[in-house]
Amino acid sequence: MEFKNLIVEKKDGIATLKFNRPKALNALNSETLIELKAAGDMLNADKEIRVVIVTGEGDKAFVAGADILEMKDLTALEGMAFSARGHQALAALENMEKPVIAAVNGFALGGGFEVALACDIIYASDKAKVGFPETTLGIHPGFGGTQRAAKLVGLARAKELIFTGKTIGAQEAYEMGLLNKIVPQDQLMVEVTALAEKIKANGPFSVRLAKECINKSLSLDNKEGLTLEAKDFGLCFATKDQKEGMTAFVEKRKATFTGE
Ligand code: DAK
Repeated sequence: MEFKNLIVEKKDGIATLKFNRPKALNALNSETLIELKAAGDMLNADKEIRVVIVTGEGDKAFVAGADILEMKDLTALEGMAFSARGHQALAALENMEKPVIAAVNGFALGGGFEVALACDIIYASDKAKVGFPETTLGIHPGFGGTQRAAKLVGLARAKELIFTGKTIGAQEAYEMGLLNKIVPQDQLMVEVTALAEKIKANGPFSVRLAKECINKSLSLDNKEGLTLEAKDFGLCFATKDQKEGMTAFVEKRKATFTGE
């Protein structure tokens, strides 16, 4: 599949999906959102791919937000269509049946930070800057930021970030709990790839079900969540990978998982 605003590369079971509008700091226009949904669906269906890395082209920006030039003159109906495209694109990442790691290589602002928050794990460069400048533009986060940030850092900190629209550095974001790890800029892809390799070595089906259980923990009550966990745990025993993983342990060797 050919993309105009994304670069998708696949190597040894790991896909890298790169936003590629560096002149606009990789801002998300409608075309990019449509491509993001298509790329997410494509990688989800690709059985060879076990982990997906999302990053931005260039060393300045991951994604500097939704495209302000395109949004500026939207009508309400066009705004709704824009919103739907954004929700579909981010859902394709959040609900992907394999882990998605954000490698935040620079500015991740507004909709751009919301893309990162829709990923499972966020590693950021020490040069990264994140925030929600939407209120400085007369809107508020609309791709899930109000929900996801509050769940990560608590209501008061999310409100301070969103009400002020301030941009913060990687260290502050890390201390707040918005990022998993800060990495020197030139080591970002090395570290993220090492993380992807570590995850890739584990049972793909068990990782997929763990992601489902963890994501659903946000919307299910504890009893429902534990019921889902018990069901998914049981399902693991229907896989060759569970037999291989436990046999390998008993035989004192490294397991080789096939995803079956
Ligand atoms: N959109 C379009 N173009 C952008 C952009 C953006 N978000 N951010 C940067 N650019 C463009 C600039 O216009 C400039 O283009 P040229 O002038 O060269 O043609 C080029 O990228 C380089 O940017 P700067 O010259 O500004 O670079 P600086 O280093 O001086 O500044 C910056 C970097 C990141 C601080 C600055 O560019 C900046 O403040 N950018 C805007 C950041 C921002 O406000 N982001 C949030 C956008 S609002 C919705 C759901 C979600 C959303 C909306 C609706 N619905 C549910 C409907 C999300 C909204 C947002 O994300």
